[in-house]
Amino acid sequence: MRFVGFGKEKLMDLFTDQQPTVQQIVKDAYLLKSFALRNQTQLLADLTQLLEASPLRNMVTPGGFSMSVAMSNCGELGWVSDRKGYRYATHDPLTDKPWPAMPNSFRTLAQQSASAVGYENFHPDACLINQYKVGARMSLHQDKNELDFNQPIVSVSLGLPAIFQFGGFERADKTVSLLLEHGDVVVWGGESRLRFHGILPVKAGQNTALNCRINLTFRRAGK
Ligand code: MD6
Ligand code: FE
Repeated sequence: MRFVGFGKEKLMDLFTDQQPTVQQIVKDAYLLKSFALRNQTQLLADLTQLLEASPLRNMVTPGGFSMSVAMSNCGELGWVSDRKGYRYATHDPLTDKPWPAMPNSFRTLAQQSASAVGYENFHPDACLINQYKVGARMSLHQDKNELDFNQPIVSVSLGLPAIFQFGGFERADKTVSLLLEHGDVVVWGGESRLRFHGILPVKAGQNTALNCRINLTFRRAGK
């Protein structure tokens, strides 16, 4: 593990409860423990508000299966799936309106996380919101609907913990498992950008205000 980081004094006043740490997972992929804790109240308030405009829904895969993860989006572009395929769209197909704007609290967290591990010019235009109720999972996949694979991805975990599986460049490659807890952020890009990854079925947990897992995944999808 490699630790990158802030000075100790800065850490102490920024994060009062748990100290954030940065751990390298593999080349160009980092786990930023507890990075989203400081702004969690604002994040959750903004999330609640934008989900009123574009509610969570279970999308259908091109193969016709309903996904166990419920999704919504904010930002200029939103990731959608239906019988026609996976793609980014400017409008929410449920409401026919543009996706809600990306809240400043979201954008700031994404940019600060990216720059903490060396991605200084991350300008996300899409934030996918995933809700995992107990039992929901996401099978191994690659994120490859974006136009520019040089841009990193920033992924924020809130609520129940989950096991993130991180693989290679073929679906059958060996995976490593990583525990993602409330407030954790994963940033990956560069040589890791197209690695297969997934989430094991979320288990019931205690001691959390959220009885589900929420994941916010920030990307530069367009231009
Ligand atoms: C999740 N995340 O954590 C699903 N993709 O719920 C992803 O699929 C993902 O966390 C690309 C990069 C980071 C991720
Ligand atoms: Fe993904």
